[in-house]
Amino acid sequence: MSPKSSTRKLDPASFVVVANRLPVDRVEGPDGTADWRPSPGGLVTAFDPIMHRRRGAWVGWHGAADEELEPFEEDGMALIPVPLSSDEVTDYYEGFSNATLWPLYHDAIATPQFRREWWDAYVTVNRRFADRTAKVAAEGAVVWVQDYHLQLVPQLLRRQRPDLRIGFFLHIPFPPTELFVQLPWRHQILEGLLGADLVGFQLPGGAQNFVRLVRQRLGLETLRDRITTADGRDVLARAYPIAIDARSLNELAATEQAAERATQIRHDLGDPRVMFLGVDRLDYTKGILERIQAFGELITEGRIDPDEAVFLQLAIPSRERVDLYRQLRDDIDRLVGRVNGESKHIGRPPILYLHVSYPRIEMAAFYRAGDVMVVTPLRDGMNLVAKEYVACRMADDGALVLSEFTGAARELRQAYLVNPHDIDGLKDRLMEAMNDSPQNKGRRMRLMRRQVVDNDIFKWADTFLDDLERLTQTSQASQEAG
Ligand code: ADQ
Repeated sequence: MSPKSSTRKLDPASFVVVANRLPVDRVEGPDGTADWRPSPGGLVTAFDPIMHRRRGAWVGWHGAADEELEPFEEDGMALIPVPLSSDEVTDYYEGFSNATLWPLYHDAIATPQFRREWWDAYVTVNRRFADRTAKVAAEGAVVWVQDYHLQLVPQLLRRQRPDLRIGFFLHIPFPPTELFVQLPWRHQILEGLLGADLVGFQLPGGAQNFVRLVRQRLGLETLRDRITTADGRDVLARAYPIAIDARSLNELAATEQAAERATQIRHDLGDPRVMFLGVDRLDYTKGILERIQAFGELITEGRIDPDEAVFLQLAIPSRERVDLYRQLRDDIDRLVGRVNGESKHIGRPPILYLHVSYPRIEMAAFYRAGDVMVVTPLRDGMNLVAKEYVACRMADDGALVLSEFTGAARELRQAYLVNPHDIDGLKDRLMEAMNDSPQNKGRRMRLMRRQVVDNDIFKWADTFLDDLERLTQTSQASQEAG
C-alpha cells in the first residue's frame, strides 16, 4: 500500500463506478516502496475526468492475484479493491471475459470458447463485486457498472439494494442476436443486465439487438427502447457513443513541449515526407496485421517509396497470458520483419514497431507528428484513438483512415472510411489519404474536429446520468401513483 494513500474508513458514496479494474497501477519507487499511478487504457482514459468532477467511489480489482487490500483513497478518489484468486484470474478474466465474451461480442473474429468452469468463476466474481458495491453505496446512490466483465452485477446488486439507481454501460459491441444465442448462459446474461434501470451501448444497433433478444428469448414486453421486466420495472436500452476529453487533449497537443517532441519524433524517423501512424492495444480485433500487410504491399509494388514514407506502429501488449494474444504478437513480429526484410531499402526500415506505453503528452506528440492515422479494426465498440487523433490536429491537417466496423465511423463520417478485410481497397484508401489535396484534408478534418469537440466525455456522462435520473424519477412517481 502506498504511504501516500489513506485507508481510513470511507463514508458511503453517493456515486459509485464499478469496473473490472481500479483506475490505478501499482508501481515501485526507487526506494522499494509501493505507490499507485493512474493506469492507461480506453476505460480509464474515459472515466478519469468524471471521477474527479464527481468525487465518488470506484470498485474494482487492483491487478494482483491472491491479495486482499483495504479500501484507500488516491488522488481524491475512494478506491475499493476487489480481490481475485489466481484461479479466478484464469477462469473469470482470461477465460470467460476474454476468451468467451470478447470474441463472441466481436463478430466471433476468433472462435469463442465455452467452458462451464469459466462461467462458474464469472458468477462467483460478479457476486463479489455486487457485495462490495452494496456495502459502499449510500441510500439511493447512483451506481454505474462498466462493461462485459460484470454483466451479472446489476441484477445481483438490485436484489440486495432495491433503493439504488443502477446504470450499465457496455464498452464493446453488443453482438447480433444470431451470435449472442450461441452463449449457453444467454438467459442469465440478459437477466443480469435487466437488473439495471438504464443499459447503455455504443451504438443504436447494439441497443436494438438487446431489446429484440429480451423480447424473443425472455418474452418480455418492449416498446421501442423501453423494456418492462417480469416484476413490472421499466428498463431503458439506449446508445451513448463514448467520447474523449477533447479540449484538454487539444490543449496538451498545442503546447510547445508537444510541438518540439513531434518535430523530434519526425526527425528520429529520418524526416520522412509522410508519416503513417498506428496506435493500438495489441488485440486481434484491431486489424494490425491487415494494415501492415497493405502497407507492405504498397512498398513492394513501388507505390510508396520507403525513402519518402514510414509507418510507425505503437502497440501496447495486453492479455499476454491468453494464447491467441501471444500468437498475435508473434505474427505481427514476423510480418513486420518480413516486410522490412524484403524492402530493398538501405537505412531506416519502412515499418517501426514499438511496444511501449507512453504518457499522454507523448501520445499527443505522436498524434501531432502523424500525417496519416491508420485505424483499421475488424470490429471495435468505439475506438478512442481515432477521436484522439482528430482532437490533436489543431491546424485541421492530417488524414484519418478509419474502419467502417468501428463505432467511431458512425460519427467521423469525413474520415477515409475503409473495409479492412479488403486489402486492395485498404491500399487504395491509404494512397488517397496520403495524396489528397490539403483543401480536401482540411475540410474533412474541420468537420470531424467539430464533432469531437462538441460531443465530449462530459456530455457523454451527463447525458447518461441525466437519463438514469429522469428514468428512475418517472418510475418512482408511477409506482407511487399505482
Ligand atoms: P480499447 O479496446 O482499449 O477500449 P480504444 O478505444 O482505442 O481501445 O482505447 C485505447 C486507449 O489506449 C486510447 O485512449 C489510447 O490513447 C491508449 N493507448 C493506446 N496505445 C497506447 C500507448 N502505446 N501508450 C499509451 N496509451 C496508449 C475499449 C473498447 C473500445 C472503446 C473503449 C472505450 O474496445 O471500442 O472505444 O473501450 O469505451
